[in-house]
Amino acid sequence: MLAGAMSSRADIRIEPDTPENLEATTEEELLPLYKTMLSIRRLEEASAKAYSVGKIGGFLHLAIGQEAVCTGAVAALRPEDYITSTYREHGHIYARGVSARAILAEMWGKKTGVVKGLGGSMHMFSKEHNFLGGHGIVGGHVPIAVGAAFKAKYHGEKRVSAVFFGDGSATIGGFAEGLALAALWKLPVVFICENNQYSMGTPLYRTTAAPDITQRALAHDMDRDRFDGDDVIKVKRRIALAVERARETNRPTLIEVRTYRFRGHSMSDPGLYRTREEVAEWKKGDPLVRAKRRLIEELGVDEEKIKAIAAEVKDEIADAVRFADTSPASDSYLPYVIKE
Ligand SMILES: Cc1ncc(C[n+]2csc(CCOP(=O)(O)OP(=O)(O)O)c2C)c(N)n1
Ligand SMILES: [Mg+2]
Repeated sequence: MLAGAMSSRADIRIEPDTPENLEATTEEELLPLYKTMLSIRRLEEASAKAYSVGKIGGFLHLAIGQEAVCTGAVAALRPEDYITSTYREHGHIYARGVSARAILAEMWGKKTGVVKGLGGSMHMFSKEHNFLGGHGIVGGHVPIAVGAAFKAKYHGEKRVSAVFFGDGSATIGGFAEGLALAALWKLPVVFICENNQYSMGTPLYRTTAAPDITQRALAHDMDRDRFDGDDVIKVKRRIALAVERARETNRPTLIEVRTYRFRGHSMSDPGLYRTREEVAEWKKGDPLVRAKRRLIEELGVDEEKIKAIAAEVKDEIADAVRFADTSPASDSYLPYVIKE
């Protein structure tokens, strides 16, 4: 593990893509994961553009830079497993299988959105996809995921409940209570902390005296893991271990993945709390760039094949934008834009 040379407020520990750091993979495995990450990025770029011209009301939180976490983690789960997430959930629900059309139409406040245009960017749900939100209250959703795990265990369903949350949740009551109950009752939960180093503009060192989030697991005799979240294969492999442990033995795991969001907390955040150099340093570990490099340099995938995937993704998102633009407004759509 490398410590970044520059002085910074963020915990810069980008792991180099050396053979000892990389899990073996194949084109068959990595190419679809790369495509999912690319779709998520293009989807979020399209939503940023739409937000700037007032097509999206309320808040919009993008996870550009963090795509490997949701993509790798969801790939380690089965469709019947539950997923619960925060307001930064576009990638999670897309990786779970909800279409770009339904996601963008939701942001646009349209009837054809995944929750009929009533939830918007922060509150997407899909019963069909076992996706339990989209939650705006920091840490408040963690007990919901624990409840889903309790239900699964009670009925002997062998389903796992994965919950995504930010580093800001680590000091919130709901998280502490959820962790304690999952450990005590041996519930099949995989707690996934997406440590992007900041809670809005507050760096982690100002919110906790114990920046290794997984230390919280020790208090509950719980399994834990902590690793680079920008390597999609590593995310998939390591989360799969926790998922299998939960499925087979009902032991919960607390996982912390280190990642970074390249844009502001929300669309109205100018990001004055971090330096350009810091952002540039993290961009060197861009999960899409790393995956593409592996595909070409290590797995010998033809660049033309990757270009064809990029063209497919471009079409998919352009189609979703057209669909959202031309869909009818939700019944409760407010004809004005609420800005932060
Ligand atoms: C209980 C609660 N307190 C405060 C807020 C305001 N708030 C919204 S997002 C946020 C930062 C959360 O940061 P983190 O958990 O690290 O997630 P990230 O935004 O980095 O994904 C805060 C404090 C909130 N939504 N809920
Ligand atoms: Mg954060």
